[in-house]
Amino acid sequence: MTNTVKEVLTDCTLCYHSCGIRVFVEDGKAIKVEGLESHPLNKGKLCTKGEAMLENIYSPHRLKYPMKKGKGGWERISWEQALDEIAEKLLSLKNLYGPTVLGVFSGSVGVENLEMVGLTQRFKAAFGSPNFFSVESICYRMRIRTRQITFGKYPTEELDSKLYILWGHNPDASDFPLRLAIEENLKKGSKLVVIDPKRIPLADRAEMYLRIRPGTDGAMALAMINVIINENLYDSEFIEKYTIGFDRLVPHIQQYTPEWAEKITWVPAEDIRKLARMFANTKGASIYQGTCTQDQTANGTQNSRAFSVLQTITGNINIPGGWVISPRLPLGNVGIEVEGEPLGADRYPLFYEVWGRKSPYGVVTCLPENIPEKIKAFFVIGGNPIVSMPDSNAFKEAFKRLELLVVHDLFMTETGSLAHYLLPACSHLEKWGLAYTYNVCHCLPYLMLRKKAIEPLYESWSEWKFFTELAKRLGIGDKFYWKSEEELVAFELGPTGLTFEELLNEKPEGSFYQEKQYGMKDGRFSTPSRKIEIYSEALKMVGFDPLPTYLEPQRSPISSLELLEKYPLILSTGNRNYYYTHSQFRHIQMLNKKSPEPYLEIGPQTAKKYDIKEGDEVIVETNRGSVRMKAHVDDAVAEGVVFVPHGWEKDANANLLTDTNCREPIMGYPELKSLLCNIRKNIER
Ligand SMILES: Nc1nc2c(c(=O)[nH]1)N[C@H]1C(S)=C(S)[C@@H](COP(=O)(O)OP(=O)(O)OC[C@H]3O[C@@H](n4cnc5c(=O)[nH]c(N)nc54)[C@H](O)[C@@H]3O)O[C@H]1N2
Ligand SMILES: Nc1nc2c(c(=O)[nH]1)N[C@H]1C(S)=C(S)[C@@H](COP(=O)(O)OP(=O)(O)OC[C@H]3O[C@@H](n4cnc5c(=O)[nH]c(N)nc54)[C@H](O)[C@@H]3O)O[C@H]1N2
Ligand code: SF4
Ligand SMILES: [Mo]
Repeated sequence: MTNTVKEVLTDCTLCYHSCGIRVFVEDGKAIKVEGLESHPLNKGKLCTKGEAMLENIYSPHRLKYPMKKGKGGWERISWEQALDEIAEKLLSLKNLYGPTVLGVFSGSVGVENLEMVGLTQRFKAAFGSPNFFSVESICYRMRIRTRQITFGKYPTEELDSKLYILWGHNPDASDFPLRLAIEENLKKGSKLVVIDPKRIPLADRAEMYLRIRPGTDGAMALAMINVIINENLYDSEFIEKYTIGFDRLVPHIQQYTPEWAEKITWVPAEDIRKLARMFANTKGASIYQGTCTQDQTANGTQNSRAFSVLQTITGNINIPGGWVISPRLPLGNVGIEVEGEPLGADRYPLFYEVWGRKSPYGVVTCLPENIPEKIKAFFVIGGNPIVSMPDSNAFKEAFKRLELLVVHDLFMTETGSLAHYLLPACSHLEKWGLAYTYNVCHCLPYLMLRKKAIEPLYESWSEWKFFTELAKRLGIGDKFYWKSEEELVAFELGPTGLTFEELLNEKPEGSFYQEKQYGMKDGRFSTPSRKIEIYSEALKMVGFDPLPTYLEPQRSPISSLELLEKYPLILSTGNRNYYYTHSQFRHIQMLNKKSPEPYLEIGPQTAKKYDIKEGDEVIVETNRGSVRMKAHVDDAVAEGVVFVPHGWEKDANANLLTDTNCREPIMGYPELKSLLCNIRKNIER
C-alpha cells in the first residue's frame, strides 16, 4: 500500500458540458473531485451533480456483471457467454433478414463521449446497417442543421455577451457554465432579457421578462424582424455585403406585425417593439435559444431560422458576444460509411442530407412504427429511451416486439429492464477519451484528454472493449483494429497534429488549439451562394418555405378546438432539474435529498380552478396516457400552462403524455413543449 495521492486532470461527463475536474486518486480509488481552475467553462467550480460524482461512480447500484433475462428473471453470465450468444443471434437475424434489421441508440452522453457514439456508429455500419438513432433527432441537431443551411457552418452563442436573450433557456437548471458567465457579465454591465412562460430566477435580474405562450416563439421572432425592418434598425452594410434574400424578406415579413404576434403569443405588441429595438441597437447581442426547447415545437426549424435571421440583419454574427463560428478540429472519424439511408431519411430529408453532406442519424420518432418489420435487434449504448424518448408507451410496446435488445449502461434503467442482455459499462473515470469542448451550445476551441483515472470497477467494460470483442465474433474484427483505448484516442487526434503523449504529459489541463477569430475574413460563408442565406434554397428544395414562417402547435387552444373540451390546458414537458441529468442520478443520496420527487408546476389561478393545493397528488392526462405527481403551485408559472418534468420513471414518466405522431414537419422532431392536457386531483388515495 502506498499513501501517495495522485492528481488526475480530466473532465466531468455527468452532463454534456464537460467541465474540467481534478480527481484525487489514492491506492487506485478516487477519493475527491474538485473543479479545475484553469478550465474555460467552469473555472474551478462544480455544480452539485459534479460534486456528487464519486457517489455515482461508487454507487452500490452499479451493474457489476453481464446479465441475461431468463425464464426465472435475471441470470448472471460471463462476458464470453453474453458476447457469444449476442453474436449468434445477430448473425442468424442477418442471415434471415439482412443487416439493416439492426438498430442502435446512444443517449445524450454520446455528445460528450465521442468514443462511445463513434464506436456505436461504426459498429452498426460494419455490420451493414444505417440505422443509428440518438437524441440528435429530438434535441439540438435541428438548430445545428438550420444554422448550417443559413450560414454554411454552425455559429454559436458565446459565454460572454452584451445582451443575453434567454429564449426558453434556464441556465440555473441546465447550463452551469453560462450561468457563471452571466453572473460575471451582469456585473460588467451586460443586459438580460427572459422570454419564457415561467418566470425563471434570472428574470428578476432582467431588463424585460416576457411571458410567452408555449410553442409560439416563432411568431414573436417574426414580429421582431418586422419591427427591425420597418423601423430601419437593420445593419444595411452587413446585409448588403454578406447576405442573400433580404429583398424577398422585406415584403414577406409585412404580414407579421407585433399586433398579429400579440394575439398568438400573449406578449404585448409594445414589448415586442421594445425588445426588437434593444436587440437591434446592441452590437454583441445574442439569442440563447433553449438547447432543446425551441426544437421540440411544431415550428422548430422555422424558429431557428427566424433567430438566425434576427442575428444576421442586426449584424450580430462573428462579433464578440454575437453568434460566432468557432474553429473546429478535424478529428479522425471513428464512424464509417454504410450503404442505405437510416429510417426517417426519406420523410425528413433535410435532417439527413444537405448539399450532398449526409448525417448518420435516423429520425427517432419513426422508430416504434418500424419495429419489428424493419428493426428486430436493438442496442442501447448509454441512453434510456423508454423514459427519454417521446411516447413511452409506443416505445415500450415496440421494444417488447424486438428479438434482441442489448443494453450497455452503468445502472439498471427502465430500458434495461426490458433487455435480453444487460451489460455493465465503465464510467468516464474508468476509460480513455477526448474531452472536446466543441460543445452543443458554447463551442470553444478547447481540447483535453479524458484520462482513465481508475481501473474499471467490477466487470464493467468500456465501449471500445465491448465492440472490439463482439466484432471479432461477428467476423468484422478488422473494422475494430485499435489495440487499446489509447490507440483509438490517438487515431482521433491524428489529423489535428496533437499527440496523445503531448496532451497527457505537456497539457494535462487541456488547451485552446486555436484562437477564436472574429470578423468576416474573406467575407464568404460555406453555403452554395457563399453568403448567409436569409432566403434558403435548401428549405425550398425540400418543399418548405425558404423564408421564416410560423406554424401553430398541432395541439393548442387555437389549432385544436375539438380537443379543448377534454384537454383544456397547455402542457410543456422537460424543464431541467438542476440536480439530475434526465433520468440519471436518482439513487445519489446527496442529490435525492435535494429533489426527492417530481413536481408538476401550475399557476395559482389554474390550481384554484381545479381545486388543487400545493403538494396534492395530481393526475395529468393527454390523448396518449397519464402520469401522477405532486403539484407545485407557483405564480412564476403562466396560467393555463402545466409544466411536467421529464426523466422520472414509471408512472411519473412525462413521456407517457407525449406522442410520436405529433411531429415538427421539416425534421420530424416530437412536439414536447406545447401539447394539450387535463389535470385532476387524485382522490383515489
Ligand atoms: N441539470 C441538468 N442540466 C441539463 C440537462 C439535464 O437533464 N439536467 N439536460 C441537458 C440537455 S440534453 C439539454 S437539451 C439542455 C436543455 O436545455 P433547455 O432546452 O435550454 O432547457 P431549460 O434550460 O430547462 O429551459 C427550458 C425553459 O424553457 C421554458 N419553456 C418551456 N416551453 C417553452 C416555450 O414554448 N417557449 C419558451 N420561450 N420557453 C419555454 C421553460 O419554462 C424553461 O424555463 O439541458 C442540458 N442540461
Ligand atoms: N418529455 C421530454 N422528454 C425529453 C426531453 C424533454 O425536454 N421532454 N428532453 C430530451 C433530450 S433534449 C434529451 S438529450 C434526452 C436524453 O435522453 P437519454 O440520453 O436517453 O437520457 P439519460 O437519462 O441521460 O440516459 C443516459 C444513460 O446513459 C448511461 N450512461 C452514462 N454514462 C455512460 C457511459 O459512459 N457509457 C454507457 N454505456 N452508458 C452511460 C446513464 O447511466 C443513463 O442510463 O431526453 C429527452 N427527453
Ligand atoms: S455542469 Fe455539472 S454535471 Fe455538467 S459537466 Fe459541469 S460539473 Fe459536470
Ligand atoms: Mo438534450
